[in-house]
Amino acid sequence: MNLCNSRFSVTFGRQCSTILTSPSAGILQNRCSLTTKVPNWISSSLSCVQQTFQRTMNSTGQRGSRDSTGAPGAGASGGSGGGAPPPFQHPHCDRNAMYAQPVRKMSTKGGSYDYDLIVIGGGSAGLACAKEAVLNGARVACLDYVKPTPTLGTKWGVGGTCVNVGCIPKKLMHQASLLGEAVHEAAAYGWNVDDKIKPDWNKLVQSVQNHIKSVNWVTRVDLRDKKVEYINGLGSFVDSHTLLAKIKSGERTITAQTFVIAVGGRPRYPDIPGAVEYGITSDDLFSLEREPGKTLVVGAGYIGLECAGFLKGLGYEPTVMVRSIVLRGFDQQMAELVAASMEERGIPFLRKSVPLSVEKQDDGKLLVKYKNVETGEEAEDVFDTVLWAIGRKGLVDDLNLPNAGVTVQKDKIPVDSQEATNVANIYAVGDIIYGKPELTPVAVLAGRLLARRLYGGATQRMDYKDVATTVFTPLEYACVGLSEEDAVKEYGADEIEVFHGYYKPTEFFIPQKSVRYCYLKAVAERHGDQRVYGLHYIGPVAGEVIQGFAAALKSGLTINTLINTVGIHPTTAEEFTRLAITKRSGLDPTPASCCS
Ligand code: FAD
Ligand code: NA7
Repeated sequence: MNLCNSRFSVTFGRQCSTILTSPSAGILQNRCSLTTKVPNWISSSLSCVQQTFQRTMNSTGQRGSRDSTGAPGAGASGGSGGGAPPPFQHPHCDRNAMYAQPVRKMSTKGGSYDYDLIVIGGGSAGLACAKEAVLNGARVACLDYVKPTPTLGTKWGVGGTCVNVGCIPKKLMHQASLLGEAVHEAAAYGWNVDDKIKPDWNKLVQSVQNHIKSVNWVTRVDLRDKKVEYINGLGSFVDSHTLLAKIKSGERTITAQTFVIAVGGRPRYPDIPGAVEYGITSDDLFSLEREPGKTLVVGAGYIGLECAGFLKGLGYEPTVMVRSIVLRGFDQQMAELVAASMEERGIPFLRKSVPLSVEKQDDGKLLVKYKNVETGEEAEDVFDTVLWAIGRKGLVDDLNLPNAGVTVQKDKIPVDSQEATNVANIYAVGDIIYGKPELTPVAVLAGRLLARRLYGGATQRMDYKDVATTVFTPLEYACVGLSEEDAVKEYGADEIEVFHGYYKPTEFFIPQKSVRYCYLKAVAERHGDQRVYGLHYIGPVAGEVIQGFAAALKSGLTINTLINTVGIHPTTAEEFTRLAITKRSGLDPTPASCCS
């Protein structure tokens, strides 16, 4: 597996670019003042880091880049926000709100506290915030603590969900599954391939875990290098300026002027017999020591679908149990196409069903009883693994928030447009905040912007609108902006126009892959400039396709601009530039040929 391809290898490279000066001998130069000997599991990633490092040097002429947003002027001396709003006002970028409200100025440095800032949670949001705060002159401690999972006792290192049990292992397993598919396709392209190829689950898990450990290690090094005090402890408030940290050796009480809560969430378990004893979650799956086998995936959110997708691609037998709809919150036409494409690949969907109990049989297999929520009819089946993917719970319970006076909504923390809680010196970012997208890049940017506002004199706020995202199912789905139903809700059906089309990826022809679900649409203003409200794409490399269009949409993309953009041929992204048929016209959106 090519570790260089992951997003985190780039981050890894960027981080290491500050510490690696002579990687060829497998020795890290000791600028980071941690260990100097490269552990075995990291060495496989080193050549990739060297290449990234070299590329960074070549392209920038300097070491790395502190600001991955690339915003000119962003950073220590005031951030990228500072002044007037950008000239264009897109209806879904709440820029006026972002810039117009007064920013609460905090003068937090000094005082009689141990730290200017304590960040609780060393995941995507917390780490970004802590590091940026230090760069802006604050004295910062960052706590991180992972409670073992209840079923298998799985735990992991610093870095949070994304690195350890989220985006990264998920993408790597998705990639492993795509590679298996590609090997079979290769035969059609003339490769002599042994058709008995079979994945080795334990080897895959080992490779994935090695990569994760390398990222954990680099994260620790980076925190030391950047002078963030890392405390491997569980934090709970004593009062609004005091935190009790439960650490290995006991307890430690620490104080700070300001707190940022970035504790994220963990998977939920259903309240049914056997759920905790026998079921696992995504927290266990990526390090599972045995093959998953026949797996019941309960939940049809993106995590459930993604896990079912890669398990199928790896040769196992997943079934998806759907309580109501598939991919709640996403465009439902696209969601149903994704589900249909998975069913076409042999993944059964048990619709309108909920589990009732899980029992372990004498042979070690799991008997699941479930019922249809509409008919009340009960049924049962036997599985090797039951995977709960029924949503995630914010980790507010251990924080003792009443001691600090912080308000909670459900299991999340409500914040204002500056990520401030109801308590003046306490903020929250990332998955723990109420009602915002739960995505790594959102957590990172929000954390970084918050630190710049607190310590760098910046004013820019996080824009949570029009965030692009991808569902990494076997046929991927990516989108940005409004779903068709949300556009109808917001503007009325008469005021929107939907341009759509099926398409045939060129590379699908030779291996005769199904093109039935390769579909895309642009949801736009019906009259006037025909501003684009939302873009939706199902097909290969969906995330790569939609990322650039997301920037265009945030910049006020119109249908006119879209269809007058010359495509890159033959790609699937070019299909967005070829959208000519509206749903309203009733014309057939299936393509006649690929090149006209
Ligand atoms: P976290 O990363 O969860 O970090 C919080 C940290 O705080 C954790 O380490 C936690 O253990 C620790 N903590 C909790 N309580 C305390 C306490 N009291 N004291 C000390 N430490 C504490 N996002 C994407 O953008 N793309 C994807 O493809 C994607 N795929 C995903 C796949 C899966 C299976 C999952 C589960 C998530 C995925 N996500 C994805 C979501 C992404 O992982 C999260 O949005 C992101 O990790 C949130 O970052 P965070 O910093 O808010 O929280
Ligand atoms: P989601 O996106 O919240 O989806 C959860 C799924 O599980 C969804 O299909 C739910 O159906 C279903 N669900 C919820 N509770 C149950 C019970 N008790 N029984 C059966 N099915 C249930 O969660 P994910 O795990 O995919 O992702 C978690 C978050 O991570 C998500 O918010 C992302 O933003 C990041 P419903 O539609 O509610 O009927």
